[in-house]
Amino acid sequence: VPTAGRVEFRDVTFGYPGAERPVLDGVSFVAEPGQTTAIIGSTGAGKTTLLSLVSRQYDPQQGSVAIDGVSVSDLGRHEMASVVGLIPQKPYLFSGTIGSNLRFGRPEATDAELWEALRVAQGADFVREKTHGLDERVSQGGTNVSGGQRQRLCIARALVARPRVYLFDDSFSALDVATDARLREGLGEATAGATVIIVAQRVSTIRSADQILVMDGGAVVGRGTHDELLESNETYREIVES
Ligand code: TTP
Ligand code: MG
Repeated sequence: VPTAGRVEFRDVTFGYPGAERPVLDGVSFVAEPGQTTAIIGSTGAGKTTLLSLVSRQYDPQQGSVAIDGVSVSDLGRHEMASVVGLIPQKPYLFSGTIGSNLRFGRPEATDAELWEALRVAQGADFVREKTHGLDERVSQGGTNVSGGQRQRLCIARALVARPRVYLFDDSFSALDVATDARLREGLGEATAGATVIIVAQRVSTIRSADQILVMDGGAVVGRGTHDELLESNETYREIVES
């Protein structure tokens, strides 16, 4: 399996436009290809903000964010879509069909590829039950797709695009435990070789990560495996044991 998508933050400081204080303060880490990096931290710690710098919704005021040695600020918007796949905390659909949503990052994908991505994302069953299947219409504010189904479509959309870096922002916390386990098992294969960064709450998700970053107040205050952090990191123990 070819591996690519090494993400490197070097001393990154970032504040939202107009805000007085930075939201991220001196963040440095590396997320390696073929590995899963989990990010954990209390609400407001800066997890979503960190991901938004990888997908270049914003640029840092200080420091650098690079993928495979290239600063993300040197990647064009189009290039970005094939390099980074973000599954946002609040999943969104574009107005169109289920199929057009899934093809967003790779228009030439075949129906068979869409169904395979849906199977992995645990979304094939509900799409099959729709009257028009892949041609079923959806809209941004539409109600014919539930929140959980929306999330699975966003996961499938990212898989179809085959990016080098996957960013899952709290994508599994709302799923029931059995679906969560099935989904992550299939994802392991589907994302093999890529860099996977998962913002997570569930201990089972975090435990299986190769590396865990503990965030608090915009800083990375711990890094290691589950066992290492249980041993050494008070913030981690508090989060995991709560
Ligand atoms: P987030 O990065 O959204 O924090 P989080 O993702 O760790 O929190 P949660 O677990 O609830 O998802 O926010 C960090 C800080 O940045 C917080 O004080 C809110 C602020 N913020 C903005 O000012 N503007 C924005 O658009 C966002 C996303 C956050
Ligand atoms: Mg968040």
